[in-house]
Amino acid sequence: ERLKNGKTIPITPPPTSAVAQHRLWKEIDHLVKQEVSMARLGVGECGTGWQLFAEDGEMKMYRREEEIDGMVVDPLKAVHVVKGITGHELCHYFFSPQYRYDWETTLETMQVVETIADDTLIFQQTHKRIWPASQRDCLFWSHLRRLPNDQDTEGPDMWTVVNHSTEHTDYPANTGKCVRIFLTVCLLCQTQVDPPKDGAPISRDNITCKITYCSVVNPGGWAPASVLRAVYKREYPKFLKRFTSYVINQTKNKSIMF
Ligand code: 18C
Repeated sequence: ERLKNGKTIPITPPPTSAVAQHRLWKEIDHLVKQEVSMARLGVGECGTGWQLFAEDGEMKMYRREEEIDGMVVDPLKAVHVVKGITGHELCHYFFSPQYRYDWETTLETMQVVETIADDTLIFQQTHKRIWPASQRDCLFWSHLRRLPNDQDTEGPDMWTVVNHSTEHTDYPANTGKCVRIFLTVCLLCQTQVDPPKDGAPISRDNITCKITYCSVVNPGGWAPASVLRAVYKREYPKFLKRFTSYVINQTKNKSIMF
């Protein structure tokens, strides 16, 4: 905890909060910290072998070719810079179940199977099938967090959402028609404000958001490597472009949520 504008800001939820009592809390807190510190590193700083595979304006996507038992598990790291929206807004739309069908184009079904806290949910999703592979599903916890700014850094706090595969007795893996995929995803957003010189109020024209999106998806079972890499190449840029334009559209006539 630290003081900012005379107020105490909790860095992690107080021990009495619902999430801190939960069986998954230690894992969630540990993984969120780990994923955020990895996401903060540039591609040059987090190991070798990153290749740029997609670029569109400010958006750059890198992947590292990796296989486990012949299955493609290429880690992905994407960076993007978007005007007119904040990190809090991006994370709000990425985390909240009510918007997911609007922007997640690979989704077939989605349900919240457990509410751990307002900022921590467990989701079960099925995704569209790609012929000739089996259909995929996933079960993961999702955690939304404000990351208080370092005292010596100007600008608003950072925000993150981390999604990570988990288990749930009511939703066992690989029992129906779907093969369970395993994922770790981190969306990290940093808002920059360039205030108007004349002292006018801050508008959406004065804000920019720097986005980092990192993802590792294990397909969970056989899928042809060439098809899988082709799906990555097509779907990740499509997702990041669609999701960011969705948030721009949703927020354009709303007050700014810092
Ligand atoms: O992070 C994203 N979304 C979050 C909220 O949904 C969350 C979920 C991530 C699940 C990602 C895996 C989706 C698998 C989809 C299967 C393929 C469907 C393609 C349909 C085409 C019509 O974190 C945004 C996620 C953006 C997803 C990009 C695609 C990733 C591809 C991964 C392939 C995984 C195995 C597919 C197996 C079959 C391939 C032959």
